[in-house]
Amino acid sequence: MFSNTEEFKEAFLKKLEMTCGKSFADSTEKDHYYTLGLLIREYVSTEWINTNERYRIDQVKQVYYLSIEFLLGRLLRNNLLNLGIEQVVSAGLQDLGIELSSLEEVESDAGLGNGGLGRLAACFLDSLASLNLPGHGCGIRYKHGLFEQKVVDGYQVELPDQWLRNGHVWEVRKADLSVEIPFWGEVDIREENGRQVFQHIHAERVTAVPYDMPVVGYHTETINTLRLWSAEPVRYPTNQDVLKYKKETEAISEFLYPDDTQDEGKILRLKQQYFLVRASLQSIIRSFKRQHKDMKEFHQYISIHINDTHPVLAIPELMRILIDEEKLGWDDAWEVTTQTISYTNHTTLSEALEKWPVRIFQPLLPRMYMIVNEINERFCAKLWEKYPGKWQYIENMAIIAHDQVKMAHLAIVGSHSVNGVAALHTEILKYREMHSFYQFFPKKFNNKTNGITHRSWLLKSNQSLADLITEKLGAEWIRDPEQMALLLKYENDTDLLTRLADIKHANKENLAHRIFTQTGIKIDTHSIFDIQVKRLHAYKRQLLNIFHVMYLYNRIKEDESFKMHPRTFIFGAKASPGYYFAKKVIKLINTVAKKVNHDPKTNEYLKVIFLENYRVSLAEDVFPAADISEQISTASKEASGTGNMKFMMNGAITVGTMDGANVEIHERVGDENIFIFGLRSDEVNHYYAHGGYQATEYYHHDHRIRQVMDQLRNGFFPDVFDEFEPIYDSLIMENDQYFVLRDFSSYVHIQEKAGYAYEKQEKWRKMSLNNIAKSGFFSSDRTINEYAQGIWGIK
Ligand code: 26V
Repeated sequence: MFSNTEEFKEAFLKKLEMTCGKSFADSTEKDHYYTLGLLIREYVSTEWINTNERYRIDQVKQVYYLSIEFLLGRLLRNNLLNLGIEQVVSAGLQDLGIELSSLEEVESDAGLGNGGLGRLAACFLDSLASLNLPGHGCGIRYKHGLFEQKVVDGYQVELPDQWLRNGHVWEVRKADLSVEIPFWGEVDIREENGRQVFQHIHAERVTAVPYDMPVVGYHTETINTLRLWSAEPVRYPTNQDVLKYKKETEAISEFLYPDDTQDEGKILRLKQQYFLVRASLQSIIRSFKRQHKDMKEFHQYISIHINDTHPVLAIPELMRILIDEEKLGWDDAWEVTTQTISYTNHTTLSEALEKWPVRIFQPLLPRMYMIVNEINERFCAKLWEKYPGKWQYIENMAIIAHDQVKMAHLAIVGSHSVNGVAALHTEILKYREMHSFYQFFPKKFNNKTNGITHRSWLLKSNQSLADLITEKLGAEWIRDPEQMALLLKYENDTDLLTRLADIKHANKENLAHRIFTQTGIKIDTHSIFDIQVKRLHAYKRQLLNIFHVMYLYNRIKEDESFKMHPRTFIFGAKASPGYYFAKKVIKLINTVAKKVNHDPKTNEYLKVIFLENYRVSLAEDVFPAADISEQISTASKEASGTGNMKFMMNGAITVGTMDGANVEIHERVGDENIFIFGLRSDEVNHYYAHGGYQATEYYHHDHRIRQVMDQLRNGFFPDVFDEFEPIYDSLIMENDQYFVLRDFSSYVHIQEKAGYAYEKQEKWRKMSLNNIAKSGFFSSDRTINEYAQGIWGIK
């Protein structure tokens, strides 16, 4: 199919007539997009069926990646690229007067995730399929993904995301594979033939309907599945108030949680988690049973991975199925369950570790609670054997304590593998945050440093750079990205370095154009593009970045002799709707932007841009255009980061702390190709453990800091009188938990160094080349191979 443009055009026009019921002359861009999408989905459907057949016949072990988030972005060009038909399709469309790039714009981002964790899941699916590995995703088909962000008068305003407004061409609804999910009610316990029988009665039922999406591998025949569940009422509800029931039911897959900083809706969040787990396990077991009989062998054919603790109910749910439905004894069920499940931890921030009050958990999921309770009792008994009399120690490790269910503890106890997402993060888990668990289960803990798919983040989003690499190295690096290291032999090749710089410049032009169309602000594409894009969190320290901008502004205004290379500071960040402090920082960035961008004295040197509604499709224009990558979290706080890898792969130089995967970037590129500053993780830890940090000292002793901080509240920004008091208070009254003031001086210094380095263009280009060349390690193909071999045992 589509071996040439003529064939494609014929198929396209025919499909258009059939699906849209219009002639080509009457059709719209939306019709074209929809037609093309359908055509491709049908094109892959045979291979999709074949892949599943192959897995079934060969009885291969399969992995299911359970995740409450999948941040896919747009799929059209990804699919074309992976199928290898991008050229044919693009040329065929062009003959018809249609630009492929315009059709791409019709597609809404599938934004079913908050940030790093959800995007990682999307990259992993791409790698699994591209490496011909049998691995599928299971998630929730939220009607509304992450909110759309508007900036109004400098403030973030959230609008519901409407990604399904025009349907979603990549999904197939499979109503016949629906399953029912029970909530509330009671557990009836009876004796039958000397065995206890548990039955969940008087439950409120919800239907989970699967929507399947093909996950196309790059130039392979493998097409895996992403199955997303949607909540619908059961066919014959017995409830009195059917309307209320319908509303409550549909609420389960209505919204993606922009994290749960707010208390309300906790029940809904737990409902979502069980909904995902119960529906996914039922469909996994159904397909397992079609080929195998003995549930005791389940873990030899199936691996279930839980992405953070959100799907951790997979552990008690698998126990329930094995015991209540398959009639296994506890010990056998436990062996199968722990051998099946593996868990990734994505954060050490205690406020982000999930805990559920028993008063919510028990009534909503009565049978789950009984099983978790039993797991806890047995675990505590084992602890008691090893640590007799150490009550406090055991209590701290218990799964249920003080009326709370600790999901991370359940995940560690009920799985055979616990991994962190970067070397430093895993060490922190082992020796600090989860030390007692590490001592008890030393073999479970391992590291899998995150990665990103180089297909989306280089081949797709920076085609000209990818083409240049292919021209120099041949195409083999695409299959084996660590071969990019061969680029190093061109380190002194001025022709190549110039071409690299030209590509960067063109990408900067592209982003500048996009910014101009959206904001009317013109930016100098010869200025340094200094970019920080990620969720807004205190620990990520966007505040440090904007303080640096304020400092530079003051410096230029006051010191005639001060010279710097012009810089454009670009921010993109969404704040969780309930996160007060984060929203203040967004307002501050926008307020500084307004001041700086309108001041004729500084205007030439400084520009500040806040990109509205940062999301995957926008990110694809951002990473290729960056000169400097801001990775400035307080050391020990960022588990890994993955934006840092995307910047690196596109030739930006990191200004960063020794945190998360920055440590491994530094290890690969060496001191001379990265700008490292600030406290190290052990120093931060030392402060937390022993005190000794006094933020006010930095305020009093560093006039640059004092000036910037005073400007928050002395009328420097007109019309925003006490707006920034909470920021000021967080630094002074709360003693600057994230060491913004402590690291300020070191940050200013390294930024100055980076600015000078940029002016030595030849040297800078070499640094950039080095970063690209060494980025192959951070391909998610490497990460997935490590999971496949070290944890899942799939081939
Ligand atoms: C969630 C919350 C929610 C409550 C308020 C504070 C807070 C802080 C952090 C989080 C993040 C939860 C999990 C997560 O998304 N972790 C991210 O996972 C990425 C993929 O492994 C990793 O690169 C990021 O460093 C990590 O933050």
